[in-house]
Amino acid sequence: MNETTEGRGHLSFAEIMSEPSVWASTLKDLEEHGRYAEVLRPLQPADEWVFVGCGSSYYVAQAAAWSWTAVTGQRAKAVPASELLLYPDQVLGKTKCQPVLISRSGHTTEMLMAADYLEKERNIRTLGISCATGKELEKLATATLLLPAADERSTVMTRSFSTMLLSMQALAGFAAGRNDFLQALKQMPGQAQRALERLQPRIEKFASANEFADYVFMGQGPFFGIASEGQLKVAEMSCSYAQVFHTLEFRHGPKSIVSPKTLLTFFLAESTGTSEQEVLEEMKELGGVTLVITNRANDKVRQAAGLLIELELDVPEVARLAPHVLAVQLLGLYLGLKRGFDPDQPRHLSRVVVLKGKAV
Ligand code: F1P
Repeated sequence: MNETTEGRGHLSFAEIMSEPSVWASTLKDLEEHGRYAEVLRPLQPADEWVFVGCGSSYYVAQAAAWSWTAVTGQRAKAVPASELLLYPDQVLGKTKCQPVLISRSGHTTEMLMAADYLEKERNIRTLGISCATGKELEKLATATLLLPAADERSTVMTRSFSTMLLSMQALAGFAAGRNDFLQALKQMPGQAQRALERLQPRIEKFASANEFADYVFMGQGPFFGIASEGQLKVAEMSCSYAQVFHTLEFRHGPKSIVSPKTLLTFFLAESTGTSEQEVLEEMKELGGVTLVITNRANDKVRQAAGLLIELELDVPEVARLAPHVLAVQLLGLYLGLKRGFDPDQPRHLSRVVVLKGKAV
């Protein structure tokens, strides 16, 4: 904790701990300034929403696409910007699609190339989501939802990930006229603040006392994007080997890596019944160390969890998706500190991937 108030990792620590308050102020700001209606107005009716991103922003896209369908009933999918650039016809298909271009920096080359291609060559109106104002993405996209309060000073994305996800969930609620869902989203940050205060010292203690050879993150449905972000956070912030799987896929081969040196993080959904819980129990039997992040655990989960993080939020499952990422962001941070790295500035990484000679 001391180390994180000034030296290595102090920016990421402050940015993670600020998440619930940034969520609350962002949702309030977007609603009060009529931003949802403003960005939806110039768009055209679509058969499918296509959420596009790179890195963490691609994982935002995965969770946002799932949320979009859950809240609006419309078809949605997520793709990395590179897939759109390399296989545009397959990605866009023949039906009318609505691309949502997600980029914290609004400056990532692949994303700008995608925006330029969609708007100019395909004549498709795009919606941008960014935490940086006045950047190229804002100029290229037909409309942009801007979230400057969520931007970070550190290289890795933490609060921008969760805030961009939450904002798109709120946009879905607005588009579908789902007032119940919008109200649930607004109640969530206050409850998540209490959960964050409870889980932070527990993750710090756990990460400081243990080190593993492999880190595996598992989730299904809306939690797959969150599990993917967990894998990326631990890889980026602590230079560790980390992988992601759909929970039930883990039985189909990957489980061969399980040993006491493997940390298996499960994002357990309530809506999937006991199916994922059974994988957790099996992996515990095989000798893996388990970390469970869920809303409320039953007795079997309690027994099978090496470390159990319960969020205890009283809002529907989709509305409490974003706070599930808090524990794994802190896990990446503390593992990085323990391994002697600076999680604010990971090795080989920059805040934005700019490809030389590929300017739009
Ligand atoms: C996202 C991103 C990050 C990653 C890296 C470079 O860019 O790929 O996920 O951590 O440092 O940028 P953006 O398009 O969201 O700005």
